[in-house]
Amino acid sequence: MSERIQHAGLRQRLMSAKEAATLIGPGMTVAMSGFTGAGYPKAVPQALAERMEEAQAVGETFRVKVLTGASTAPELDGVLAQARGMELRLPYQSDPALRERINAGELNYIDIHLSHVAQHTWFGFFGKIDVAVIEVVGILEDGRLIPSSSVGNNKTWLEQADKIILEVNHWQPAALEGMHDIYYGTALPPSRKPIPLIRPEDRIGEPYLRCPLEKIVAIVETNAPDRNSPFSPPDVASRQIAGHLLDFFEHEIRHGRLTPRLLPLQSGVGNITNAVLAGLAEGGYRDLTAFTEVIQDGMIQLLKQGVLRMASATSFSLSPEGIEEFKANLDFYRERIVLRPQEISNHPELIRRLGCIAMNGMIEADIYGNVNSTHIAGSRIMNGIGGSGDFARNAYLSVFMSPSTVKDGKVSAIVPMVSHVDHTEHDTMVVVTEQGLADLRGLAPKQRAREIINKCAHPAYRPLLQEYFERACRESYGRHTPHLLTEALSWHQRFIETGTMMPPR
Ligand code: 0RQ
Repeated sequence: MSERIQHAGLRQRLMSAKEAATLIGPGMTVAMSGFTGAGYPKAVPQALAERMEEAQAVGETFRVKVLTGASTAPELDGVLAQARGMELRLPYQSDPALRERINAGELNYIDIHLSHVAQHTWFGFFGKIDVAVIEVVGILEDGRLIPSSSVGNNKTWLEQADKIILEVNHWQPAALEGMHDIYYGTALPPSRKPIPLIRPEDRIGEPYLRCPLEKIVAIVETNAPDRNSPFSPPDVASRQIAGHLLDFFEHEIRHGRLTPRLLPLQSGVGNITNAVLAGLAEGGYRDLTAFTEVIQDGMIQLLKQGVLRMASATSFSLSPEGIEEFKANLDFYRERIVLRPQEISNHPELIRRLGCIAMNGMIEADIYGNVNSTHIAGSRIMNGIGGSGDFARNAYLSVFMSPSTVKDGKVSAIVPMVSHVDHTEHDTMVVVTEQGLADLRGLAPKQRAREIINKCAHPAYRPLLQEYFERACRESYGRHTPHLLTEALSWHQRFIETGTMMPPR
């Protein structure tokens, strides 16, 4: 019997994933653990997908509504998408099979700020949660749960679900115990109180998840790794973007607007942000902190080197090498990492109080600084807004980054007007491409346009943007934020029709 399940009564509820999956029926709302490929259930979703396929083979419809923390992995989003088993999914996702189904219009996808999910659930906007499927590291004698490699929305799912299925994953190191900080002080308006977190390292809660034991209907044991995608070293454009941003930090330090300790860092996942993190090490920074969502390889390296003093997040997203390093030195990292519920890691009150530096990727920005993080050509979802909106709106400094062109130069990331808006010009402070960095703080719209076009656009598209902007300045209906409405989205239309934003010569 598993030493990870110390509560004797709960051991009676051990069963196979296949049996547990029979507790989930068509039409149910199922809330699952998981955030950026960490801490998601590994066995029950696969058994559920098999049931769905069996049902569909005999002409029955078997679909469920799936709520998570953020993106998961092929064993959850992938299999359920392939089984055409989701009628609703929220929030952030990044699975190719699921993306395809969403863009085919086969299911509803609700893309909301990660900090909002818990509150929307409490207010009942997603209806009743029938079942929660939550991965944990272990169960204590008194029934409290040792959280896994992500916390996400698990506190809310355990509180709100009618029934609970736990997956106890033996692959997750037992030594994760003590790394988490679960805050039980949140309330709904008008009863909210200030959250007593003043520094990124503050512990304001408990290391365990509380769990109403009578709701646990099944416990499944697993031994399966997190998704752990391999880590590719930064490419040239990413290193150039990182270089511009690091020069900018130096400039801000010289002007007394930042100190050499910077401010708590938030960074999205991916090549560019990893390059920025690597650059911080080369730039001689020490004793920094991170108040972010995801701890990826770059942050583990910085912690090891002492560049980062500590990191607060809600989840890991590590490569196989990153996981090895983390597991080999867990005592070291437990002192320096705090994992919190996503409503706390992404809380606007805390991001504003701490004055975070938010660094996120984008799909495109327009000449005025509106940013599209989610949709290709205005209609095709990529991943979702994730936490980028929570941080961009509330950070001390909000930075958006992308190569100036993608798809071998056929698409410009700087466009006359974005085809979808996630972050408005009011939230975007800095735009960076490999061409340069536009500091938009203190600038009016036309000044912003010149800064973005001249500093960030690719030379192949810069004259086209200059020409558009100058004509708009002469002919626009209003001259405050000049636009030519019949042309503003013509670059995207040309891309849809011809495969490139570049006009024929
Ligand atoms: O497509 O995979 O087919 O090559 O988009 O782009 O350049 O690999 O960059 O991985 O940093 O992703 C905005 C999607 C950028 C990401 C986005 C295509 C491009 C490629 C990926 P391929 P890259 P990244 C913390 C914060 C929102 C959530 C967020 C994201 C693919 O950063 O999801 O910030 N952000 N969360 O070719 C057509 C364009 C394009 C384009 C990129 N203009 N037109 N295709 N692509 N720009 C994490 C969480 O919140 C959990």
